[in-house]
Amino acid sequence: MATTSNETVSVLPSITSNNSSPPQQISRANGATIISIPTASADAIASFSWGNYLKETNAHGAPAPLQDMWGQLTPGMKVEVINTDCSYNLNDPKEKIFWFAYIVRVEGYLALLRYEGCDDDSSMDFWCNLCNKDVHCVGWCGQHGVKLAPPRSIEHRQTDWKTFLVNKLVGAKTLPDSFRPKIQSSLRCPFKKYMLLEVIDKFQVAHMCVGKISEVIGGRLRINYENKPGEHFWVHHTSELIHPVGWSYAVGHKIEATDEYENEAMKINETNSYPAYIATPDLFRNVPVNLPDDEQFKEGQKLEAVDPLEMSRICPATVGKVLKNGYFMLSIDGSSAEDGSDWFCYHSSSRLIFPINFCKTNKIPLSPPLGYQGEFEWEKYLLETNSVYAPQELFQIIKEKTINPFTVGMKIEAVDMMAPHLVCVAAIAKVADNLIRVRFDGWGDDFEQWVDCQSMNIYPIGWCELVGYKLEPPRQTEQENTELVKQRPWKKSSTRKTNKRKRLT
Ligand code: MLZ
Repeated sequence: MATTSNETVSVLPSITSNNSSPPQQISRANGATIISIPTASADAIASFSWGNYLKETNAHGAPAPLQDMWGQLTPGMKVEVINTDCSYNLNDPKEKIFWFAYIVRVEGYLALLRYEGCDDDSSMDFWCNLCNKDVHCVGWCGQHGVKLAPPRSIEHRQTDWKTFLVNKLVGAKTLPDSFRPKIQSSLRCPFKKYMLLEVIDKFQVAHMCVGKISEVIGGRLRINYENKPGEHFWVHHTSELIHPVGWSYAVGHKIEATDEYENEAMKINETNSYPAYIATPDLFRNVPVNLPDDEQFKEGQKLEAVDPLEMSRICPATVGKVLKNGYFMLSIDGSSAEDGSDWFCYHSSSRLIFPINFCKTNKIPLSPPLGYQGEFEWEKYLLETNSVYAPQELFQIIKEKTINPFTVGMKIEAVDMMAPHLVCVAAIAKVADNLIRVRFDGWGDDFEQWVDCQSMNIYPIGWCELVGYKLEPPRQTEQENTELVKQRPWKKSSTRKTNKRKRLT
């Protein structure tokens, strides 16, 4: 929407003059500390700023998903934003004063802004989250009776600000009206605190547990384990690792639960009626359940898969037990425990399983089974193991080709899937078909993770600030990092063979 001169002029009478009181401060730092599970020092968190970091690393952020819709989010677009270089109103120190600014650059949800009147002077440029409640379309201050005043440092540059602004603002583009509602709806989450559901057991991934939602932030759920006091697990609400009450019973998955729970789950399955405290199936990720037989994976079939417990590797894997509704258990060849305790449940529509030779076709390394002698070739391996491969047509990534919008080097905020309470500063290290390889800044290769480009565990920069989640800044040095890996106090998984990060934390 272009602003008109009328709209603009109508806000001008409230332009106020500065005096010499101290400048008003707003927090532009990322990572409001909402939860208390930090691994980074408080100093590092407080001092991390995406703006400075992009400059230091000469990097760009991956575009925010809604950016296409916001065609207007281009350099030059005007906004009204809080003025951090102005006096307090002495009668009301809490009153916010605004000024006009325009976008110099957009990175994720963040924009580099320059106040009107600074001209070519970039010294006052500042980064701001476009979804911040102190950024509005031009005309907003006028409509809401909020004062506008030029920054003190440039106040002397114009004698007639009104005419200056009319010239600058007439016909200029400003934020679309629908901007904030669109963001809000993209963050909407149907789950509520205290709802009951089934969640993967982070200590034994072949099992499910009963969990209760204890917090919802930015569509991410903190789920407390009912059978493990003090233990919890964070997932996105569309995650494949959570299911409605009764799911385990319905598909034949193992669940650790009381007899009382199992009885209730069975009853719910039969009657399809859910008490209010139980999350209903319609809230969960929707997957096709009635797959015809020829679209089902079969026990013993081989494929390639991201190792769910060491996500830096893509490995040969085998379909284990086939469950109902398109689900099956998968074991990673050479790594998984023979007793099946670390087999991972996948749905046939998963985008993290691939037909054999996927890695070869995409020129990315396939990690042979641990201990495998000689060069790994599928043809040879199938003969050696007397097995068959899963046909290409079964795989979602073949059925539904998607555009991977990422390029190497783009910065993002990404969940560490091995410690999913952490959302960290990260970058795209590789792109292959539907996959991206996420590298956590300052952390070594072992921490890298292959994730789907549509994953809900990666976010544009500025997401943490937007939803109020703590952002883990880059680890300071690689050396410090190596020391940390050496000392890492992970509990050893008794059955899984030799992987480095063996369990979810
Ligand atoms: N201390 C935990 C968390 C590491 C977090 C790394 N995130 C990129 C560990 O060592 O697993």
